[in-house]
Amino acid sequence: MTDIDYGPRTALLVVDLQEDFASPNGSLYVPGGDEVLGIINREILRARKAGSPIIFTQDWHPPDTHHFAKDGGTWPVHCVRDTPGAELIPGIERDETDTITRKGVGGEDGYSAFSVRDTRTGAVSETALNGILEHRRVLRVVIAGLATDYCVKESALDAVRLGYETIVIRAAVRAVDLQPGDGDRAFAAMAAAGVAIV
Ligand code: VGL
Ligand code: ZN
Repeated sequence: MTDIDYGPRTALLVVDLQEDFASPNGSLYVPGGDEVLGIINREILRARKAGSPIIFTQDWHPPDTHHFAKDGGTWPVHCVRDTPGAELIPGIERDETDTITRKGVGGEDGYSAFSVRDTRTGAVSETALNGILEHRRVLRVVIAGLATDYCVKESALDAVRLGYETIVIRAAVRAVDLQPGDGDRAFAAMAAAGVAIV
């Protein structure tokens, strides 16, 4: 249970709650990824009632990308655009008024919800998210979802860098833990950067 004070200047960022990450049958199942739906839905309902912008992110890859092991990257094929694995999980409290931002669309490494990195040139470019938050004059970003050691971490670090007060809900995130301890190290890195872990 958290007691976050939502309101129009506080956005809730729900990261990558997609079939491939959150379903035990998903191609890149994040251990425990199926356990966070209840707590996240509770936060969504509280946030919506208070007038907070709610943003869902989707990892959204082309079928061939250097993000995938088969093309020289790290990961099993996951969240390929317009496939069932890329869908948000059923049961998530979603409303037409909520925003969706997609990352990795052009084949980039898409960890942060705010920026993507070209796998060949290393060039970093912004997603639409910061502009959306600025437009709504958001000051504070609350983050929940998957995965602690990748998308949640990179999104939280970018949010701090961009000047947002940034909160991660510990009970509402789960780690891939490719190496044991990655999730804990991600919490430490976020805390060191000024992210509040609640
Ligand atoms: C993610 C691994 C690969 C994430 C995305 O959203 O955390 N992790 N692609
Ligand atoms: Zn991915």
